[in-house]
Amino acid sequence: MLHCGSFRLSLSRPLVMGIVNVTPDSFSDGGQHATTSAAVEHALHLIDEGADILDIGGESTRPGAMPASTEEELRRVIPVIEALRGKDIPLSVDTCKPEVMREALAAGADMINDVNALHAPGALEVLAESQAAICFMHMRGEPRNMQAAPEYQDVVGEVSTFLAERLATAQALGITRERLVVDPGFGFGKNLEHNLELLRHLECFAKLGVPLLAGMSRKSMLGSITGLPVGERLIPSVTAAVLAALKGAKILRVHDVRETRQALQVVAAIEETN
Ligand code: 7PJ
Repeated sequence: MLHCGSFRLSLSRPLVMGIVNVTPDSFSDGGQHATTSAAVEHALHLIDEGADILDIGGESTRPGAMPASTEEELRRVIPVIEALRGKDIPLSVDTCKPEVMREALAAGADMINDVNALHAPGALEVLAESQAAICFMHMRGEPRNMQAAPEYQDVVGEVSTFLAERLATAQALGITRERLVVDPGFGFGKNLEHNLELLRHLECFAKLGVPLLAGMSRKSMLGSITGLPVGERLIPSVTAAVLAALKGAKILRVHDVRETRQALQVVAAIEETN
C-alpha cells in the first residue's frame, strides 16, 4: 500500500503513471491559457485511458535542458493541479524545487517526484511536513551535463546504495516508509550499457523494501537499441514497461497509458497463476 496524500494505493498490480508535460507550445500564440488547457486536456485523456496516477512536470529534465525559473515553473504547474484536483486521481508533481513542492502540495498535489532526490536545501523539510508520497530518483550530474561521460564501477550497487541512503535520510526526518518510492533513473547520467545493466538487475531495487518506479518511456536508450525516432518508440516503450513489471516495478511512468495498461493486463494474468 502506498500512502499518497489522501489516497491509499494498492500495489497488487503495477500502477501506470501517465506523463503530463506542461511545456509551452512555441507555435501557439495563446500564451499561458493555451499551455494550461492543452495540458489539462491531455491529462483528462490519460485518465480516460486508465492512468492510475498523473505526473505533472513544468521543467524539462531531458539531457542538455536548461533549468526553468521557479516563477515560470509555478505558472505552468499550479493551474494544472487546480484544474485536476477533485478528479479522484492522485497527482504527482515532477520538480526539484522546494518552493514548487510547497505550492504544489498546498494546491492539492499528492506526490512529489524529484529526479534530484530531494537534494535541494529545504526540500526534505517541505515533504516532512506533508502527507505526500515521494519518489527518490537516482541521477548522476545535472540534466545540463549528465550525459557527458558517466562512469561507474558497479552501476547497480552504486545506484542501490544511493537510494538506500535517501530512504534512511527521509525516515530519520519522520517520513514513513509507506510514503516512499525509489527509481534508478534510466537515462539520467547513464549510457546504454548502464541502462541495460540496471534493467537486467531491476529486482535488486525492488528489494529496497519500498515500491519501485521505472521510467523508460520513449527514452533514447530505446532509440539506441532500435534505431527508431522518439515518435515511433511505442512498442519498445511498452516492452520495457512489461520487462520492468516482471522484475518487480510497481509504478510505470509512461506516455502511452492505454497500450501499457493492455500489456500489463497480460502480465497480471500470468502473475496470478503463481
Ligand atoms: C523520469 C522522471 C524517470 C522519474 C523524467 C523523460 C525525462 N521521473 N522524469 N523517473 N524521467 N521518477 O521522461 O524522458 O525516469 S523526464
